[in-house]
Amino acid sequence: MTRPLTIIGSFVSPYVRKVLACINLKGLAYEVDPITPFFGNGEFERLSPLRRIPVLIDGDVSVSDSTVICEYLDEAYPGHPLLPADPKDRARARWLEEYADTRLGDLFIWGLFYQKIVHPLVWGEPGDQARIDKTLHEDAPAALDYLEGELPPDGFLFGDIGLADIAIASFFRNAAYAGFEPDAARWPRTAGFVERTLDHPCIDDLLRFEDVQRNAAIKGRRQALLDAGAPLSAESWGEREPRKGYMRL
Ligand SMILES: N[C@@H](CCC(=O)N[C@@H](CS)C(=O)NCC(=O)O)C(=O)O
Repeated sequence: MTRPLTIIGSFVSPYVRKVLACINLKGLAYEVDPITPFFGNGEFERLSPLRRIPVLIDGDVSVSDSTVICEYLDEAYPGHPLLPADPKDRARARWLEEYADTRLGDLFIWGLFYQKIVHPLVWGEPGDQARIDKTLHEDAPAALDYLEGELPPDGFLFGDIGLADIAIASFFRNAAYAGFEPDAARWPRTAGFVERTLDHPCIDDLLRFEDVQRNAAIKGRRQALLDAGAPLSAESWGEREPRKGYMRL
């Protein structure tokens, strides 16, 4: 029997969600070690030198960075294609994924989700209110204006759902966790696209594990995830206390 793919990383990370949704689209078996990145041990640091999640372990191969992982999955496994076939469409899909990872990541993760949820939880201190305000009132509206011109009024970006759709929508789920949703009157395409994509079973099926991960106390989290049917790995690359050694912010 072939071993399932292993993903190291929290169900609540937009980058981990992107990879898991792509694995679901491909119909592959996986197991997860749901660590928060700041809690990674020395072996985690060897696998992920930037100490970021997700990490994929596939037999004797380990890969970090969600984009690299998804492209590896698309090349190594048949089934639902993650990128469109036409080179011009592929380039545009890659750009929109990059825009999501970089710009939406800066805004929704580092500007909102991290400040409002992760920072207080992990470090026990409030986040940066000035950064939250600037994100909400200046930077996020500008990003949504851009997306409104790029996203389709119905369906997905390149026919069937793929990596670019998933990447964009994934960040909006974390934005919603931090209390921000696109106003459908001002950005109707974006609001509709995000709702449609998050409703697709490849992402929607992950929601129950995210709910557990968000709501269970750290101590009881592993058991709560197992009780909810989450496919967890027996091995873990985390430790009990967060490490401040490497931090982007
Ligand atoms: N480019 C990376 C970004 C991954 C990333 O930033 N993950 C966050 C969690 S959502 C993380 O591990 N942060 C820890 C840190 O930056 O120290 C990817 O696509 O996988």
